[in-house]
Amino acid sequence: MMLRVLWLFAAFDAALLLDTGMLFPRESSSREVKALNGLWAFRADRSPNRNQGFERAWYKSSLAETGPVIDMPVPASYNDITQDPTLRDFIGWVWYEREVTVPARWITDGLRVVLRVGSAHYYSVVWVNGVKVTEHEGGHLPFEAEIGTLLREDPTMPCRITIAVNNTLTLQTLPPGTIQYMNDRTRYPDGFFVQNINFDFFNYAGIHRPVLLYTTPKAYVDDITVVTDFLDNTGLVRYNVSVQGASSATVKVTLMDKGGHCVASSTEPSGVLKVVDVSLWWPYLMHESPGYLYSLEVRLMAADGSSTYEDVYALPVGIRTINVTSTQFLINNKPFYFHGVNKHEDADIRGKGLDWPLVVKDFNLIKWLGANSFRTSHYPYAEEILQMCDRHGIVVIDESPGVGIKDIRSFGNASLTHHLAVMDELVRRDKNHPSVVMWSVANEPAAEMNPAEYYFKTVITHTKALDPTRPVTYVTCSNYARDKGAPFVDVICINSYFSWYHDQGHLEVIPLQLNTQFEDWYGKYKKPIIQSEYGADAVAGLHNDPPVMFTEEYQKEVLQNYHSVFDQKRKKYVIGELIWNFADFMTTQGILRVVGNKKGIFTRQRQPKAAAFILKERYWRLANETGTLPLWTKYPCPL
Ligand code: BDP
Repeated sequence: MMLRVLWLFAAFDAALLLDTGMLFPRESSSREVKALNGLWAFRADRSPNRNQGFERAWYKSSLAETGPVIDMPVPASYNDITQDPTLRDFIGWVWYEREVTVPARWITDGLRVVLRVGSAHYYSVVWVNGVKVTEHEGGHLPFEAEIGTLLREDPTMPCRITIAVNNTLTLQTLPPGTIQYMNDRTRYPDGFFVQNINFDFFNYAGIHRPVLLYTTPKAYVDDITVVTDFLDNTGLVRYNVSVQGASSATVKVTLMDKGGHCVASSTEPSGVLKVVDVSLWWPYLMHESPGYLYSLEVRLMAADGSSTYEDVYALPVGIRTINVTSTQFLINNKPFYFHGVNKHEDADIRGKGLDWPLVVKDFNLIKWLGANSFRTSHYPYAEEILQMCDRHGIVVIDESPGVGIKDIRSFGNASLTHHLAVMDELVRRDKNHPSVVMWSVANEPAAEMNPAEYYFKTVITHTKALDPTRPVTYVTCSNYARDKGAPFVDVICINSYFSWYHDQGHLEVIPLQLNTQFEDWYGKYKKPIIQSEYGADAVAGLHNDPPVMFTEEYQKEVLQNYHSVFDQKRKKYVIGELIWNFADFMTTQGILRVVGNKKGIFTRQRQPKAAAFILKERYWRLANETGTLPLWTKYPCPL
């Protein structure tokens, strides 16, 4: 009963068919952007059924009028902001509110005003001046609503934005979870319940990414899709522009190089632009000037009666190709070896909130390490991060939030439908990023269960139909006999933790077991393999020689034992290695975790452990062997 109330809005109609685009809001001569980051009023609904906010319509007046509020920064998770453990571990609806002054020039007939939430975990309902404008299921992707029409109804009203966010996970959410009620009154107080999850990171919640208001003219560029190729020295940019708000419009597209010079143009809404003497987009450490971006300026002109509209949107475009053979991953027809990391969006205090100092620090560490890639384990990361990847040439495996699918009931129709909708939203958001080279639909599901086969066949086929230009994978753990998804993927991604979760302390078994793993998988599927996770926990500053588990020495030796096998197999069919994990990160409390997962090669505060130096030496050596170092670097010490 409580669950029904907690999850009251799960049955809301979700827009499954995506008939609009989700271009990242950018300023232009026709568009303005206003960030609503900063302090919002906040209240957790602590009523027994967590539903008082809806029953008493907290959205109808200012939040401070219906009860006490506290300051809450946006973007940030709310969990670690106060000293209150019940807020850290809160499950249910929390309410955010902010009043905004909208410039008078925005409230005119010819403009759209769009409210966009970069992401809020997990289910959100949004009101403006007490009127519901949208709702969204899913914690890692953007959603938006046009609110100009509403604001024009009474231009004297302030613009009060209320967002209710619920972090409850159910068997049908992505990631899934269950709510468990403890009914033994001799052990638990009345109403006691817990959220169970099957994934290894803290279920941070709140408004995690920027909230923006932006304008477009009434007739506007709604979406752009770009697919690139090249032939000898000529780049090919296949593009498609979709327009909303006008029955007829003219479009002019101009492709500009880095210096702002036009290299190709067209007046068709779709077509192919040819770029002579193309500068290709190359990964970091594969070329002297990685991350080359053109700019595709789309200019739309439309007329409606006596009004005319002009909209301008500029999309960064990297021209590159991706191909997969049975033994290689090719970028621009050259073999690419992933030497990179798995990350999390995770940090002290802000939790999963987008934080520029952290983002830039992480990119500096990635480059210092000589890493050329990362996987967005285990959910889509902020668009701002992918934009950095485009610019710096960091290659991305873009993962959906399909992590911890372990309960057979999470393979049912409702879950599958939602998983397909999430893939729609993910591909719609990220399709134009040159850095994104592969989609990962899930991490370590219970693949041994029978429905897994149909489930993954459907999700993978659907994703390939959405984007035929990129390979698709799903990440499995090492026992291939149980695998039900691998037959459908383009690249096999395997996680294994030899001499950690089994054979504890026996570092000497790693080479044999890893060799067996690779031979088994390649023998069975004849597809290229990425070691998508491997590693060991190390509590920074803990030492022992000979190595014992949890010391920096042990973590180092686990890595070195893996590396000896990678070096044999990368000449054959192993196309990458991604360490678990870039940095220590927070998890739920449990006997296997010491204030979080300590498999980072950096601490949560981004200080290196001994393993970071091992990896740095290795990655720069790999880069030196397989790529072309940028001119400013000098192996082995880049900085
Ligand atoms: C892997 C999971 C990852 C965990 C890791 C670990 O994919 O999310 O954090 O194990 O146990 O299996 O450290």
